[in-house]
Amino acid sequence: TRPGRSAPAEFDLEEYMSCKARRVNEALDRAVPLRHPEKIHESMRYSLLAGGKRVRPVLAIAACELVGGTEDAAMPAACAAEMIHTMSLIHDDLPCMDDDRLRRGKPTNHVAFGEDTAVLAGDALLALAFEHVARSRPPALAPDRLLRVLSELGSAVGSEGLVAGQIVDIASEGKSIDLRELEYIHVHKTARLLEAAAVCGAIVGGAEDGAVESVRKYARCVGLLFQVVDDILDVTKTSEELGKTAGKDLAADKATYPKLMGLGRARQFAAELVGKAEEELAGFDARKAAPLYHLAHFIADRQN
Ligand code: GRG
Repeated sequence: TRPGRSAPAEFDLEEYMSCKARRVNEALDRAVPLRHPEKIHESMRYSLLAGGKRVRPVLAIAACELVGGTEDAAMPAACAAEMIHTMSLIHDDLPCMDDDRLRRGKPTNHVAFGEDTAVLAGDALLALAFEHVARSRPPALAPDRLLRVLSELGSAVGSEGLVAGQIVDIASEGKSIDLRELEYIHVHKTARLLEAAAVCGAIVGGAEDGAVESVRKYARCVGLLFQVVDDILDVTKTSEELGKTAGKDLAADKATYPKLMGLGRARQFAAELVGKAEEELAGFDARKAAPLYHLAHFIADRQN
């Protein structure tokens, strides 16, 4: 991808992401100690600490730093976004949903702990996400900002957020859907939580309303990009790589961007989304915008 005006080329995203992911992992480890009753905490920790790219927490931290805030200020909201993401994966894998047996290279939560415990682990992680943000409020954070964070996370999860995306996705199974419906599903299932993570980071970082909205638009583009690229990779993966995705149902009848608009136009759409995401960063200090700029390109260029 071409170097943009908003970021210095020498920025090392891999180093930034692995450093932030390590700090997030430490914070998540502390947030869910292995206490009584052990079985539920073991099950929560099993999925929460199972790896994962930590894209949502890194987005929260990078958005906070973009507007002049610190990593520490963003960490509770960053962890909450990952707790919500993890719980959505646990529930998505259940037999009543996608019925998957592998996640993040390990047996899914219900395979390891049983369906009853997996449902409860998801519920507990969802509740903890909100409790964690509310409890770990830094003294400098104004109460109205905390309320905005809680509201943002709630709307990202609920019946107009992830749950909306999932129910529409379920309803569309076996039916042919158009681009508008495909976009609705992806915006709600994937982009909405990425957007909330970034917006929460900006809010706790002290951003003005205009800056919060720029971050929101940036993250919305990146969230949709995430899914468009996923769809493109489904098509372009070699057959050898496809062999490694045993357990993942690459169903022939699943609607994807390349299927609905063709591979060339899907690639063009991805490039447009990167461009729009970059535009939203143009008003910020280039050095502070570097992580978000490179994160958008990382998502666009990823190969798996
Ligand atoms: C949220 C209350 C509530 C219920 C869950 C099951 C469900 C409703 C929603 C499904 C959400 C879902 C599974 C969306 C897919 C999101 C997605 C793109 C997952 C992959 O994210 P990565 O690549 O995964 O960031 P890692 O493992 O790296 O974290």
